[in-house]
Amino acid sequence: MSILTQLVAELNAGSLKVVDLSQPLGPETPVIGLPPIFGASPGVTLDVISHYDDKGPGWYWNVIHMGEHTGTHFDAPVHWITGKDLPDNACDTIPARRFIGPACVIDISKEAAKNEDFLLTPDHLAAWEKAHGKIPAGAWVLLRSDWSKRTDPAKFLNVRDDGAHSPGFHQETSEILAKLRDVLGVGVETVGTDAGQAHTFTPQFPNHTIMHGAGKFGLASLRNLDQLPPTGAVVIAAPLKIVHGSGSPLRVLAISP
Ligand code: 23J
Ligand code: MN
Repeated sequence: MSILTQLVAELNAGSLKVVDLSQPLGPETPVIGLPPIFGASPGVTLDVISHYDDKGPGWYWNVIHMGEHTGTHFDAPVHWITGKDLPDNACDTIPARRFIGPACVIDISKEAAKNEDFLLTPDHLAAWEKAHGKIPAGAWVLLRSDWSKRTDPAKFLNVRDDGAHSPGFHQETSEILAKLRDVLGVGVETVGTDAGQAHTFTPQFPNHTIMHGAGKFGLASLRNLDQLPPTGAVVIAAPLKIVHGSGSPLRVLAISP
């Protein structure tokens, strides 16, 4: 059997399953709130063009309006100033091969439950690699924080007087993943790939700065990471082919044992 025939056979038999890592995309989708000195990204609005009515008796369709970085979404290198001059850095020019890779799932759910500002350290990454093997080049590194289980948008965004509080990557960990491990990118359950307090870090938003400067990608607002094994799943995350797009909402799928 060819590998693809076997893939379909195993999907049909249920020995491989498709896990949907995406949140529903609609007016209720939580959107990042940056400090008010920065521009704001609008949430989703849907406007009906027709609904089997006089505007279109036999058909239903909508106009969608939202920021590129809304809901479960992809961050392209051109999103950040550090990645602005890299080749193939936008949604329409990234080679499609780079949307697919093995998933390495790092569970920080216990740490994030105790400390909302928890950052994945190089030591924690080393412990994960000791248990599960070295992160291979071209992997998607997914941070399982269980943050997506916060179904109340206020608790998911978790904004206080001093800004948002949510977990993320220590900047030295971002450096290791981008430069030494040569990952495709990182994925998180939180609203952005930087920790909630990252506007106070030096540099600001270090994960975006480092990942995109190295030509790597981001995936934000993922869910169902608790359904994936630490290794062994394959993730497909292909953004819309927006011309010079900095990112895009997308459907993220994992094929998992
Ligand atoms: C712009 C500035 C800061 C951040 C972000 C965007 C995102 O999280 C994003 O969606 O890329 S932290
Ligand atoms: Mn983004």
